[in-house]
Amino acid sequence: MNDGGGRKFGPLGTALVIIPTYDEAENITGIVGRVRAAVPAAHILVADDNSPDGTGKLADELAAADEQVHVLHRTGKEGLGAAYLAGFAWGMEHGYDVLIEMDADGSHQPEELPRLLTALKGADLVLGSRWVPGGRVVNWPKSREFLSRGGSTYSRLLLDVPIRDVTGGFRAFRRETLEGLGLAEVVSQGYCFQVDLARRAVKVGYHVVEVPITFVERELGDSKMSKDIVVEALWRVTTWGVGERVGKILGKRPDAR
Ligand SMILES: Nc1nc2c(ncn2[C@@H]2O[C@H](COP(=O)(O)OP(=O)(O)OP(=O)(O)O)[C@@H](O)[C@H]2O)c(=O)[nH]1
Ligand SMILES: [Mg+2]
Repeated sequence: MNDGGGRKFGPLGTALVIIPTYDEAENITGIVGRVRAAVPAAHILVADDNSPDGTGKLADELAAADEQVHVLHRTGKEGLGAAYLAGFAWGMEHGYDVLIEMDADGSHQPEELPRLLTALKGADLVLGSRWVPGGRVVNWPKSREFLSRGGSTYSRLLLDVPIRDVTGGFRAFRRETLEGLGLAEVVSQGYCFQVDLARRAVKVGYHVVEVPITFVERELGDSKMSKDIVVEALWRVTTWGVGERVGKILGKRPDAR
């Protein structure tokens, strides 16, 4: 990561915290309340994939009671990546200057949002990071830690991105940063979506900053992590990495696809 090249970064402006949900009825009310308390000026967009457990209806009730809370109802479960892309598009259409990714399950602590936003004053993209000094995970089984650290290390080495936590999903983007990432070409669905956006940001030359966070294992509701998500990540990261290497050998300019 570079030092920003002495660039000047503009003021932050209005922020939108995008929370994708699928069956988070036990978590949504608490997390929305915590975000509102931690960053009172920010707005929230719940991007719900028609959760069978009624998360969308609960979010509607929260939105009816608070004009800073909004809900994007999607027709069915299409994965985290598609929900975020729809959320980003909504946020940009509505003129927000900063777009934030955050899980609904409490793993990303809203109380750490002000630190992410402070760091964004001098960056194009801020990543909440478990694997930089000061970052940590609480109550995670060793197997999950192994998978997450292993996934980050594999991606970092294969894709040549100098980021310690490349799969994390607690992030703050400037609107201009998102506009430069080529989102129309992103097809990643599961958590390789996060790897995809990070590698694009590095390739464009954006100033990416990792801020240590304390990631807390979810206490309520079920994980959506699945074997398919791991297989998709492994497959896509390997394809990107091999493609770039072959491209370099053939002397082609790297593209972000
Ligand atoms: N809209 C939408 N949200 C999703 C989808 N899959 C997961 N999410 C949400 O994305 C966030 C992250 O999903 P998690 O199940 O917590 O995934 P994870 O953090 O890898 O797994 P755990 O550590 O076990 O919680 C949560 O807020 C989920 O509700 C999806 O297909 N659509
Ligand atoms: Mg989670």
